[in-house]
Amino acid sequence: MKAQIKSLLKLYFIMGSQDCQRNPRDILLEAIQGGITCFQYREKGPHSLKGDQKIQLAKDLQFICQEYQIPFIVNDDVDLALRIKADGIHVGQDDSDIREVVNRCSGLMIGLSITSLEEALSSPFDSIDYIGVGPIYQTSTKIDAKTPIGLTGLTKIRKEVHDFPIVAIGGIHSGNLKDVFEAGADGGSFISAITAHPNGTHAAKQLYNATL
Ligand code: 3NM
Repeated sequence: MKAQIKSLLKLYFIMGSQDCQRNPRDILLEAIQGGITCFQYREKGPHSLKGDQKIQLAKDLQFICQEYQIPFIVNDDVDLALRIKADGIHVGQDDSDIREVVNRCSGLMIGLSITSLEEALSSPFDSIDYIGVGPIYQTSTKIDAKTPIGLTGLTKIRKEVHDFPIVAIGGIHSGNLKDVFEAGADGGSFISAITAHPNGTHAAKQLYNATL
């Protein structure tokens, strides 16, 4: 089970409409064709969609993921995840209470964001499937991102959580992805490395090649 989760985390693409200069459906399809292994719908922050528009985009992106058997994870919206029968839910420390998420989302893959060693150590490892650790590097994509923990912070967390699945986040691109793996991550997650690239397939292929 852990090995299966780890392989899904390898190239973990995150996106919401607010991250896109063009149609998110096209970007997702390109990224899948380039080799991403997992997708998280994160419709959040300034200029994000609300209500029915948010739900419709979720369904469209989920449909694309289903066609290619890519897990579709919803960020911080348990109601949406349950309503559309997503494959997973990802929450941050400040989002919904993790125990409530666990109670409501049995059968879904559950991810929890971790920004420090202390948070890592107090994670309910028995009830969740992976932790998202970061920010590793400086990022301008998330306005309220914490201070980067760097590769050394990531390695410290890896040592403490033993072989628990970790996906790293924050400022990751093809030029530093290998370092992130070497520091202990099972996968890298990224927004701008794909959404800011004119060709999502090329972007994802560059990321994939960086893992070889
Ligand atoms: N969460 P990019 S950093 C969504 O540290 C998000 O928890 C973070 O975007 C965290 O790949 C981040 O463009 C933004 O740096 C990641």
